[in-house]
Amino acid sequence: MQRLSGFKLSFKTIMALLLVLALGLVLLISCSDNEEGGSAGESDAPAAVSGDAAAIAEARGLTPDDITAALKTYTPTGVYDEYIMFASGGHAGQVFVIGMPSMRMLKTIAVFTPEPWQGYGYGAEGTMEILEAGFVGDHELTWGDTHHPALSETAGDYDGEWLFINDKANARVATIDLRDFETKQIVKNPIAISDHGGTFVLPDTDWIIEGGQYAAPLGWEYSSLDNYAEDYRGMVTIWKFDRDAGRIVPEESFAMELPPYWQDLCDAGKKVSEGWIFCNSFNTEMATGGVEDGNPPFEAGASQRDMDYMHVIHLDKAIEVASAGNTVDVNGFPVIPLDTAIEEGLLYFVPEPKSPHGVDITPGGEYMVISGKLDPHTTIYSFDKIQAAIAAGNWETDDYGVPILNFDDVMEAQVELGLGPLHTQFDDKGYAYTSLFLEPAVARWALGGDYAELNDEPEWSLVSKINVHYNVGHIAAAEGDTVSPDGKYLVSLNKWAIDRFQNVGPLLPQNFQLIDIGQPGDNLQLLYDMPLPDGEPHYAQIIKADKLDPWEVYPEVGWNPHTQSPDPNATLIGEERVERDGDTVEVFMTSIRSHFTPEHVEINKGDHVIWHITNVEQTYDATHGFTIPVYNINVSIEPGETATFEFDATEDGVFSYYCTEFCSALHLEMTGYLLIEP
Ligand code: CUK
Ligand code: CUA
Repeated sequence: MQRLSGFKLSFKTIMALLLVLALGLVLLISCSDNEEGGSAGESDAPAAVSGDAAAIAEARGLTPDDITAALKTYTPTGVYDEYIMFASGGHAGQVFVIGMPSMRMLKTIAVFTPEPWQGYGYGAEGTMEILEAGFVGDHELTWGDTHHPALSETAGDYDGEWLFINDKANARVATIDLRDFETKQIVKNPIAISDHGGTFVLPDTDWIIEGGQYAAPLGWEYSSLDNYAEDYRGMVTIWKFDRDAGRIVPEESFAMELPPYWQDLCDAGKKVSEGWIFCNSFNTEMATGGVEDGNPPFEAGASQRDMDYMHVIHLDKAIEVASAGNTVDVNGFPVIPLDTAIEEGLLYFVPEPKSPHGVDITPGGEYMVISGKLDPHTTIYSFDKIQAAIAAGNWETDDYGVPILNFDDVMEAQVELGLGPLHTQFDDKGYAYTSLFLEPAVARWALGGDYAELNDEPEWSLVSKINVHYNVGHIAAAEGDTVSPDGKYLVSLNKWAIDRFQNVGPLLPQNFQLIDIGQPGDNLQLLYDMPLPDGEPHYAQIIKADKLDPWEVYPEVGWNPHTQSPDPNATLIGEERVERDGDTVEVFMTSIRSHFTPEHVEINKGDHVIWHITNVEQTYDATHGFTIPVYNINVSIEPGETATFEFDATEDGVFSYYCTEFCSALHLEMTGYLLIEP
């Protein structure tokens, strides 16, 4: 009602505005230089805009802001998005790929959770091995809790080649190849049961950070909570990434033992602070809970002190110490002991107020920004001051002997932002943005130092706020974690979505809100609400779309996506066959619109079956699916791909295999019979 009456009051203004907008649209369309998009540039829409658009706006009760928001986000058919957002999938265990500014969902990348459409975890070799590498002992894990995606970087800028993401629930890290947007590797952390401070990459992606969270005995050991201070430990794991191999190399990776504070998030230093990493922490109280035994509950016990500790870690030096073998073996993994870390000058603490969440480094690496959930300020630390304080050697130590630098020596500024500040992002205009969970809002504030020249605001000052709906966690800005953020767009990843969408029952989607941050000063505009109904994304990174260069089809027929090389079992047209060796039957099959060859496979109950299918198509989007009922086989064979699966023919009968993608007019005929004789 409010919106409608507001509309009536300013109807004339709107008509004038619409005319201006229509002209703008004409300009926009005629200047369109979209390289990839198709027909929109040739559209003859301009002539139709003004009168019709005004009538539609009136009928729909759209305000001038609504209309500009629509014009800024509407993406005509055939036009591609300017940015691609990779969002974690939370407890869906996946990664979501979303185009911006249209906020169109483009893909789910299956990571820790089997996903049938992609044939991930339903028989296809490679996918089964990847998932199995993430199992713990006999426990077949079929989900994850993904939190922080990290795009690979070259010299601190996203390079569009690789993506990493952690599983908080089970302390695992996955590697995704952006040539085909598929998961290639899962590694299980050998010393930690769960994690949180990952993944974050070093500026050249030679190392990947996975920080811990809830302290526990390292190496998945048992110890009573009575021995918390002695036996429980925090950790940070530094994974080596081999870019040529496209894999994390566990044999060249290491970890560092930390006190049993709860390390939270990490970020890698860049430019002036390259070679250092920074992690915030909470529960330096070392509360162990037990409210049922009369202890303070965790949320109170872990929030008693005014300060927790930012962990300042000299990574370059830690790498030297680890490669010199100055480590102990925990569950087969090299760990720099806490005492060694202290002696070698690898670890320092900096007090941070109060119940902090997240640490974010400015694009030039000069400042570390930390917000305390229970403090209305954000606190900015200077890397130079931290270095000076370390050099001066003027510190106290914690109970474990870790140097605690003096807060006043290293703090650069504090900015009062509002209630429940959490995560911070940066743009190209000298602004930082911090999510305010409790308000809920996103605050824009002005950085100081060299960044002050980029805008007209007083340095270290709050500039403006925009309300978001509701309970914002992370925010993500375009190229926001790089040495050269783009500004332009910011997405608020909201956890509550009440009153934004039609009621779909008590479990609501997440709400991604797209915000225009292109104009300086008090000019933040909310553009779009995107419901995300699959898990709870925590963090996202946004890359300029033209930095990605994925394949349209696999490079040659008979390609194995898991080795990214030709598959020895590739089958070309004319080579199809069924071979028997004792009780083992091997099928070499091809698929092309609209048939599988062979169409009959006759075997005996008790046979072991190895089945290869090569999709010999080289046509963009000519994917075939393949399923055998009962045996839980379901694979996706993209153009050029060779897929392999194995099973034991334990059930006799007649099984129709068929193509699961409607690939052609004769798709229903793309089928065959597997006859298993008793
Ligand atoms: S965390 Cu979820 S809102 Cu895992 Cu980065 Cu802050
Ligand atoms: Cu191939 Cu349907």
